[in-house]
Amino acid sequence: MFNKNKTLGEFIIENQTEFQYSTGELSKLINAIRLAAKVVNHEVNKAGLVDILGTAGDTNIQGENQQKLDVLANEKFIQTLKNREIVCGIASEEEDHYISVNSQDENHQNKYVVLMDPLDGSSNIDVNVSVGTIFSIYHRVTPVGTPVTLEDFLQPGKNQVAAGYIIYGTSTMLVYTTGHGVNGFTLNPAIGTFYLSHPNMQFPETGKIYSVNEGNYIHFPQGVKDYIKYCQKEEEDRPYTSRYIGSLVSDFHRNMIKGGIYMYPKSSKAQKGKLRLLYECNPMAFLAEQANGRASDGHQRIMEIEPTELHERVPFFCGSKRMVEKAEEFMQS
Ligand code: P6P
Repeated sequence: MFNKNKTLGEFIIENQTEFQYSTGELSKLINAIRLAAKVVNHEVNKAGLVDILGTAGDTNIQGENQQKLDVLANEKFIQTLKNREIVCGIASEEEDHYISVNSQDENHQNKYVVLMDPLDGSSNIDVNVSVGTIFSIYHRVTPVGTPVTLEDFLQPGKNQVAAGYIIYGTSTMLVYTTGHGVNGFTLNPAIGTFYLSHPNMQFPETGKIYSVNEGNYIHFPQGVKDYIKYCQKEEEDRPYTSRYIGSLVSDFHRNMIKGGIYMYPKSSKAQKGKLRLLYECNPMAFLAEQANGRASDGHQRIMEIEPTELHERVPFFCGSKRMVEKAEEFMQS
């Protein structure tokens, strides 16, 4: 069914009809992300050689030190998306406010908004651990022909038309969905082409890996503590293995292939958890559900949450359906 050495470009053309109501713009959008991914991949892979390691001296709205590669990745994705004249607005973890893109499009005819974390896991950059880009795409909800507004960005995750990530790991992959399953493409850096290497990716129904920063254990709600002890107990299919890379995209990607659960719970230190709803949890939740997995805040589907602000955080439980359901049982008991 899937020709393994199909390129991303061929795949997009073949699946053009699946992009509901698309006049080819969504394809152009995915192509823009493909180009930016190659440029950022080039910079990430040579980071050790050129003086772009370390912090850029600024901090983003989260108060986190902006790593130079964060800033560079942010600029590359914004520039590429603007140049393609497809989007009317962009939101980024690295930008305090959303960017209204109407320079070339005088009459605001572009109908997509993109929300992204240009380089997630950036604290891993200087220690040569894989990092990733996460993106989320919506149709605008305000009238075409008018400037984009915050309302276009504060949509629940169930409205997404596409979402995905690029993982800059031992190999660079683009993994995305347009609502018709999840497909993974591996970059051949020698020729700069992405090939369909992981067609129709699916989370195994259950797994034996749990990913959480156990350094925060004493600050977790009791239900989370109880679930972690359940994972460690000598009985039935357990104890599970603990794997935590500190890079959401990498932990998610490994769990999708092997089976597992990723958790970033709320804690007494972080009342809403750490991960951002709009450009981390929603896109990963869309991918998870399209890959037969599950994503919740411990009580409700992530993609049902009505956002109230651009950089809001939510607790995040995501991965193999049975494992997330079990974790929810502990949190709701
Ligand atoms: P902690 C990276 O900063 C990130 O947003 C995710 O990629 C990662 O899973 C998490 O935060 C790591 O956070 O608090 O465990 O270091």
